[in-house]
Amino acid sequence: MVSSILAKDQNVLIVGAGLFGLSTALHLAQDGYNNITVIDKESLPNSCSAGNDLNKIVRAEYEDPFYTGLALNAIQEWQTPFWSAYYRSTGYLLTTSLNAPQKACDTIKKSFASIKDHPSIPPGSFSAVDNANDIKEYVPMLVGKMEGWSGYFNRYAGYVRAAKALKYTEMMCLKLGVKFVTGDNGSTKPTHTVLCVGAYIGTLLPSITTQVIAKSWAVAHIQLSPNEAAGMKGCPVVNCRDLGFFFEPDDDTGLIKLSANGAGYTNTVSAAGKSASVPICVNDGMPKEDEELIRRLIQETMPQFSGKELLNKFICWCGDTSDSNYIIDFVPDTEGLLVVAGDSGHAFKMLPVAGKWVERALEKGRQSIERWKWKNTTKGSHEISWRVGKVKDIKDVELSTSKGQV
Ligand code: FSA
Repeated sequence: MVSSILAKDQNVLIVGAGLFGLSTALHLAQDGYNNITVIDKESLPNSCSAGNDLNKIVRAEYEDPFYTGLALNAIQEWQTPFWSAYYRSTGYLLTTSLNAPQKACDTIKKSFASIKDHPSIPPGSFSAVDNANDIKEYVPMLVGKMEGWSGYFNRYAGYVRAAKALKYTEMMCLKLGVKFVTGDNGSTKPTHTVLCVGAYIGTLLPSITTQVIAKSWAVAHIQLSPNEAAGMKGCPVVNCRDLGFFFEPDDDTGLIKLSANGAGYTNTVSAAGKSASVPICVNDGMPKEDEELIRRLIQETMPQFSGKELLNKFICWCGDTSDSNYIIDFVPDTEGLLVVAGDSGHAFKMLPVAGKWVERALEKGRQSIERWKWKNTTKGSHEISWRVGKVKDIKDVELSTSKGQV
C-alpha cells in the first residue's frame, strides 16, 4: 500500500470532462475522495471533445507491450457489469489493401506479433487472412471485392459506444458526489488541478506544445435502413490501414461511422515568433481527399452502399506525442498542477482504467512511470511509427461539407 499525500477531503479540480477527466473523477470518487469538481466549457459531452463520437475502437494490439497490457486490463473492465452496456465485442479485422505502402504492411505484422501468443488472450482469438475469400469466411457481411486485402482477424476486440459511455461515466460520478460545473459559472479554490482538455491542451498550457501536437482525422457516417442494418449487424470493426475504418451500424440509429486513416491534419498558427498546432472545432466538413478514401473503403467492402450520402462529417482532434506515449505528470514549476495529455489517438479504450493512473500520480505527488513524464527535451514529431501518409495542415486542403446533417 503506497502512502498518499492526498487527503480524502482535498479539493481536486478536474478541467475537462472527456475520457481522462471523467475517468479520473470516477476513480477518485470510487476511492473515497469527496471533494472533486469537474469543469467543462459545455454540458456533456462537449461537442468538440474527441470522445463525443458514436464509437471508438477497442483493441489490445500495440507495437509496445506496455500498452498491450493496459488495453487488456481495459478490455477486461469493459466486459464487467459496470461497463458492459457500452462495449460490443464484435472483433477487429485489421488489413491492408492492394498497393498499400510497406509501412502499413509492417505495422500489421508488428501488431500481430505483439498479440498472437499473448497468455491473457483466449486461444483461437486470431486468424490470418490472406485474401478476400478468407475475410468473407469470417466476416460474411463484407461482400465487396477487397482485392489484394490481407491481414488478420482478432476476435478479442471490438468497440465502445463512446459518447454514451461518457454520459454514463458522468452519471456514475454524480451518484458518487462529484460536482460538475459547465460554462463560465462557478469558482473553486483547489489544492490540486488536473488538466484533461485533450487536443486543446496547447491553448491552456503553451509550454506543452513542444511535446503534444494537435492533429485531426476525418469522420463521416452513412445511414442504413433497418433491413440494411440487420444485414450488417455483428460486423467487426474493419480497419484497413491505408484507407480507413468503420463499425457495425449503431443499434439506435442505423448509422455506420467511418473514419479515414492517415497521418493527420494540423492547424498550425503563429504568435510572438512561435508556432503550434491548435484544434479548430469543425463540426461540418472533412478533407475531400479523406472523403475519397472513405468512398474507396465503402466500395471495397460494402459496394451496395456506395451510392449513399456521407453524413455528419467532421474532424476529430487528438493530441499527438512523438512516441504515442501519454503525458500524465505534474507541470514543472507549478504548484499542484497535473496534466493528462498526449492521447495520441489511442486513449478512449482506456476509459475504465485511465483514472487510476492519474489517481496514483496525485497520491504520490509525482509520476514514477518514465514514459508518462513531462519531457523537456522531446520535440513533437510528425513521423509516427504506426501511421501511414504525410501530415498536412488543414488550411492547405479542400474541405467538403455535409448536405444534410443527421
Ligand atoms: O486505438 C485505436 O485503434 C484508435 S485508432 C483511431 C484513430 O482514428 C487512428 O486511426 C488515427 O491514426 C488517430 O490516431 C486517431 O485515432
